[in-house]
Amino acid sequence: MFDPSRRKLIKAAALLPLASSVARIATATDLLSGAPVQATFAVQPEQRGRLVSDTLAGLSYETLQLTDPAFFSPGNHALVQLFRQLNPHGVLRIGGNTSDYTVWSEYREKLPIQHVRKDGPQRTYVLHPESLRALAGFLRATGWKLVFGVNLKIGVPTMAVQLAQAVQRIVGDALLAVQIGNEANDFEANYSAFDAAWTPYARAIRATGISIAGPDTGANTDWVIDYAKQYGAENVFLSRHYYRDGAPNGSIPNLLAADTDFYAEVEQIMSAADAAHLPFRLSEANSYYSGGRDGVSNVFASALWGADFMLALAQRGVAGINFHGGTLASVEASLGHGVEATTNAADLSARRDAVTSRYSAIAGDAELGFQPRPLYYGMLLAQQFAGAQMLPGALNAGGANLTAYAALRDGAMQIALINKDATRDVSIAISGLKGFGTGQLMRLTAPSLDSRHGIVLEGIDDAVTGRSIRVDAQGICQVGVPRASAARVRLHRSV
Ligand code: BDP
Repeated sequence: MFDPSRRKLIKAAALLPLASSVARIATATDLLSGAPVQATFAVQPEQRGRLVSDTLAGLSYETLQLTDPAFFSPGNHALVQLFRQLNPHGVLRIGGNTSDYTVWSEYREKLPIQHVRKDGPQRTYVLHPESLRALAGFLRATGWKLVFGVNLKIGVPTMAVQLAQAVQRIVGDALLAVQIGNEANDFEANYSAFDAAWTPYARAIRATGISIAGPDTGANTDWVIDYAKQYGAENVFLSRHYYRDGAPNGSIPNLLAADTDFYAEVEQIMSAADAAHLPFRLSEANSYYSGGRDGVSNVFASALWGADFMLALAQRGVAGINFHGGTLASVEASLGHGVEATTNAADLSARRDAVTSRYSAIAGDAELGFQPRPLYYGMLLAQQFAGAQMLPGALNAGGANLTAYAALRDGAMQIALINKDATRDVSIAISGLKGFGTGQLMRLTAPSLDSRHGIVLEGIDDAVTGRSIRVDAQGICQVGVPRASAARVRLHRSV
C-alpha cells in the first residue's frame, strides 16, 4: 500500500548524501602535501575526436528485479531522482542471467524442458504485466529509454515475441530495443550455434516492427564483430558485456590499473560498428562478476575506476555503459544463490547497503529508500562529458597512475584528471589552452580509496561551481590532483 508520508521520508533520506556533499565543498583544500609528481597534458584543440553520446551513463538490472513492481515504479521518487540526476537521457537495460529464466505470465503454451545452469538461476521466474506497467511509469518519470532482454535459453520464439510485444505496447516509445538471450556464449557452443538459435527469435520479433540490438554476449569480441557484419543493418546498436575479472581476483590495485587489452578489443569492435553505422554499448558491465567484490566494487576506488573507464571508452567511441546492479537478492539469484539479506545495523544507510548487490551504483530498495554508492559519483563525473567532442591530448603522467581527458562543448573546454595513484600526488601542467581564460575546478574526493561513504563531487549542483582557475598567457593551466582523487576543469573562452 502506498503511504505518502513514508514516501517523503524516503525521498529526503535518499538525497541526503548529495546534500551533504554540497555543504562540504567550502572546506575542500587545493593544496598538495609534500612534493607532487610533475605531469604534463598537452591538449590538441585543433583536432577532433569522438562525440560523446548523451546516453553515456546507463544502468543494468536483472529481469528478476521487476518481480517487485514497487521497485521500478513512478512513485519511487528517490530512485527516479537518482536516475534523473545521473543522466536525463539514460538507458536502462533489463536482462542478466535471470532474463533467460523468465517466463511471461500471459504465455499460454508449453515451454521446452529446462536445462539448469551450474552457476545460474535454478528456477524460472514469472513476469506479470503489472510489473511492466510500473516500469513504464518509471521510464516516463525518469525520461530513460529501455533495452529489454527476452529469454533465448529456455524459451521459444512465440513467448519471446509475445513478451516483446507486451513491452512495446506498455512502454511505448521508451523502448529502444529488445535483446535476445543474455551471454549466450555461456550456453551456445560457438557463434554459428548462437546464430542458429537466435535467428528464429530475431526474425519473429523484427516481423512485429520491434527494434533489436545484440548480441549481448559476455566477453566475446569476435561474436560482436561477426554479428555486426551479418546483422548490422537489422540492429539499432551492438552490445557486449564487460567485467574486469571474477570477484575472487578483485582488489583495489587491480581495479585501478588500466585494462589496456580490453581497450584494444573495443577499438576492434568500433571499426566493425563504424562500418555498420551502429552505436556500440556495453549493455552490462561492472568491476567484478559473481556479484562484485566487497571492499573494492563498493568503495571509492570504484568511483575513480568508473569515471576513468567511461571516459576511456567514450574517447574510443563507445556510446554507453550500463553498469549492472540492483538488490542483492536479484543479483545473487542470477548466480544461483538464494540470499536472505539481513542486517542488524541501526543506521539506515548501512541497511540499504546490506540489501544491495556489491557492485551496484545505487544502494537500497523500495522499502528502505535509495542512496548513491561511490561508483555513482564516478559515473556522474564522466557523464559531464555527454554531448561534448573529445579532443586528443598527450599525457606524460610522470610515472603516476594518472589519466586525463579533454573535450569541447558549446565552446567550453572540459577536462578530467583522474589520479588513481594511491601514493602520489600530481601537479599537472595542461597546455594547448590558448583562447581560454577563466574557469572552475571541481573535485571528486573521499576520505580514502576504501571509503564506502563520504564521497564528495563538486560542481554538480547548480549552486556550486567549484573554485576559480585561470589559464596563463602561454595557454597553460596548472592543476594539482591529490593521490586517490579526480578533478574536473571547465574553462570558458577568453573574451
Ligand atoms: C553476468 C550476468 C549477470 C550476473 C553477473 C555476475 O549476466 O546476471 O549477475 O554476470 O556474475 O554474466 O555478477
